[in-house]
Amino acid sequence: MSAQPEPHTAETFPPSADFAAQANATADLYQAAEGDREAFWAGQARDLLDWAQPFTETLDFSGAPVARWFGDGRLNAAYNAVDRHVAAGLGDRVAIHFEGEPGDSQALTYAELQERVSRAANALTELGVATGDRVAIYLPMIPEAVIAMLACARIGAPHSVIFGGFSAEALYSRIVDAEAKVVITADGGYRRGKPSALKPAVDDALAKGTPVEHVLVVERTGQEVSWTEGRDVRWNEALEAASPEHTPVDVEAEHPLFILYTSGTTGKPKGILHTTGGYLTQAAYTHRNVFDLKPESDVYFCTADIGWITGHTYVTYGPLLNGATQVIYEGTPDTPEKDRWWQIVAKYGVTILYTAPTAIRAAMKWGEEFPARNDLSSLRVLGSVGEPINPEAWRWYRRVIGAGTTPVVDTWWQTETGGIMITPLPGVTAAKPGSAQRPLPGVSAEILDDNGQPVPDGGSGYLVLTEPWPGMLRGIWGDMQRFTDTYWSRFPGRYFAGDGARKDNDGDIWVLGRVDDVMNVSGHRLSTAEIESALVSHPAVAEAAVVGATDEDTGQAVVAFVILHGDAGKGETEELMAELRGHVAKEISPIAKPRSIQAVPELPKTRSGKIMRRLLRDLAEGREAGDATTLADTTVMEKIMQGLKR
Ligand code: 6R9
Repeated sequence: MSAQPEPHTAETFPPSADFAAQANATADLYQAAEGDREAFWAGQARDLLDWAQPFTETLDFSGAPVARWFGDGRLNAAYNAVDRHVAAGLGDRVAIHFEGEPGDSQALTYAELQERVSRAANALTELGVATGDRVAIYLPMIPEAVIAMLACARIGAPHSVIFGGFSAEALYSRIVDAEAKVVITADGGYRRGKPSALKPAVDDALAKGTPVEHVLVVERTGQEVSWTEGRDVRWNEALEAASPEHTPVDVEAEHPLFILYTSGTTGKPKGILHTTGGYLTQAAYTHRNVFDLKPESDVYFCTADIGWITGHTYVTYGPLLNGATQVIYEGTPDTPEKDRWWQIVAKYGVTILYTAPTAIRAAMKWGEEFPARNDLSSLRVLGSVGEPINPEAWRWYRRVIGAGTTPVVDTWWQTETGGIMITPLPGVTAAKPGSAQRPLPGVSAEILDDNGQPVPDGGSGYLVLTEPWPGMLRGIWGDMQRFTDTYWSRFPGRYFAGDGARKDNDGDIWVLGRVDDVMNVSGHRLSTAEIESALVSHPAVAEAAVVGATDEDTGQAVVAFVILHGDAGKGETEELMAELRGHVAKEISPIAKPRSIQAVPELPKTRSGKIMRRLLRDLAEGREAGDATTLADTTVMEKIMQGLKR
């Protein structure tokens, strides 16, 4: 790759002396991991988890690329997330403050969670689920989602959580691929002020013929559902009938904990496989150190849905393993009003908030008055995940949500990595807006050029992980060849993450986005993220998406789609677009100047907030937009096209 232009900023935000003094992780953690990496991870696994049978082996990579971590140890995930805290006398601590979208709320202590998870584990056993059987979970963000995952883990039945917004078709293909025996769903959940049905999608998926024997149905909205006698079972009734006592099944460290499907570059979704001991070690370690968790006093709030990996590692497993008190919110941030999250922060005294750049940019667009009318002074750590955070949004997040004082941790990781890999440490790192900065202690990353050579500081290339880590995926369910081909063939022996990145002159890492989001304009490699950042730094632009469209002259040309702030550009769009093109040229380089910029009402995004550039590329290249079924809002493409015709 050719060199990237300098990032927009060199300004840093070191932690305050007070924060640094009380932080869980100090600079020593880097030193501790540097000497003997494996011994470091073994220490974390012993300190952070309870083992039914202690391990003596740390890492066996002789079957590369499949790693075995802590291979001769045995443990149970649900025991570690729940029971041991109760046994330690913490049964009365709130594990989950649930906030329903309509305003209902519920607090669940660790003791109550233990009882519910035990009952649910017994109910699953009663339905014929045995250790090793797969269970599909298709639920809204309600406590039962976490309970269902832990109930599966308690009996050693790998769960496959399918995002509640996915269609019957998506549900069907995932159920069939994992050969799930039971589906846990709900009548529906609340979204944007209305009940939104889930059960009909399950009925449609199962009508096509699947290995599913039973459907457990949680009652959330009370809406009508069709019922298949003998197959469908009411969650409440099954739990009431079940014993509140259940002995967790100890499994081998390498026993599958879950499968989570993620989209690949080809059509078929990949079932990413995670196992127990290593994944849990990474979940607990990162949650404790990256968010500086103090379980006695913190109130943690991660806005991710359990349907994606952030909800697995940083709603279900990480926080509960660490005995945290957390908030789970069912609905959308703008229901009933655009300050719902900020109300929640004030109501529960949230101290740690973990969310995505797309949500931060939406909040910026809505305006500062919404956060301003709530007391956010309890917040002490802010996190970001999911895509590169543009420096503009990072600064706004820290200034408006974090009172200009909280550390902001920009955490890079993937479904495949299981947990956070590259991030600042809040009490150590002088943070740079827009940069994920350094591999965590215990993690080894490099940026390689086309020939597999590490790039020098200031260079850019492909982001790879050079040493196995405990939370790494153990394969793609049912397709180990695809596992090897996808991640291990570009640079043999090293894991290629699929992201491009650059190293600045201090050696800090700037993730530029997927390599398929990297454009080549007249031989210059340009990152979509960087141009988007430049556009958003203009006061008229609320959000931007950039794609590379085939161009006769330059190979690819930069085509931008922008959402404008309130009344920007009214009546003088032409001038404004010219101004924006000039702005990009000034911020990055004339090479990066978009060939065209179009104002649109919305951008096509997946449910986890990632822009589906493929669809915009279709538009930019004058094609009919392709398959849009994984969009959060499937009508967005129509809205954009109508706007363009005008
Ligand atoms: C956790 C999660 C993974 C992809 C990853 C990268 C992008 C995530 C990022 C980031 C820049 C960050 N990504 N966090 N890019 N900075 N802090 O998002 O998992 O849904 O599998 O997506 O997301 O492109 O490769 P997943």
